[in-house]
Amino acid sequence: MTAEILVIGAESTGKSSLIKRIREISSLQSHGNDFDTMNSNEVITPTIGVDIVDINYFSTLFKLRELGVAISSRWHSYYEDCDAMIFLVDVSDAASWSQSYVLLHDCLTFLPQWKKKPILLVLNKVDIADEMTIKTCERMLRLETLTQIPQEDGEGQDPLQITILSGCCLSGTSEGKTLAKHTLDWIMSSLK
Ligand SMILES: Nc1nc2c(ncn2[C@@H]2O[C@H](COP(=O)(O)OP(=O)(O)O)[C@@H](O)[C@H]2O)c(=O)[nH]1
Ligand SMILES: [Mg+2]
Repeated sequence: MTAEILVIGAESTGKSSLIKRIREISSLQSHGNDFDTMNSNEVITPTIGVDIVDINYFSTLFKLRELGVAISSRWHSYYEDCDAMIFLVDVSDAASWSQSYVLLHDCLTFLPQWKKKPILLVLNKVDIADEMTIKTCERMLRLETLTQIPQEDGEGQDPLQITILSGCCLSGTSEGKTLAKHTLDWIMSSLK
């Protein structure tokens, strides 16, 4: 089985880092490599356009397609063909929240085909945000009303399928492994 997963979000929210952690987890599962001993210090360079990473996990080939914010006006052209979407937010960076809000709400409002596709919202970088900041971020993004966003085409009133995870993508930490593992579990369960 092959599945394409979009990984999107504002700049520096941790998209490449999450993909790297997921690749490490899948490598551990497939080859028994312990990623703490792998090259986890590898420098992650900013993604300007599109980056694709293939991951094999339990006989499924995932194509994780990272779309940089520089091409956010073209994100919609990738929606139709993908199976699920992961949207990252940097909870530690208050300056980025309004951009994240606009990007996320634009996706959910103007892209009705998403009604039937699973969406994972990752609140990333909790390791460098205190509880108050995280709560403020959640309020800024209006998370409690996300699933009820009215659809532009007015078709049906089914709530959107949105799952929210929070965590961090730091290499070589149990928290980094946990978020990546939970993300992989979500991908597997959302494709069933
Ligand atoms: N403290 C912390 N830093 C992170 C985390 N995730 C990513 N970063 C850092 O944030 C910066 C941007 O990450 P990157 O994955 O390139 O973001 P992208 O632009 O969304 O792909 C890098 O310096 C990462 O090391 C996290 O969970 N916690
Ligand atoms: Mg990147």
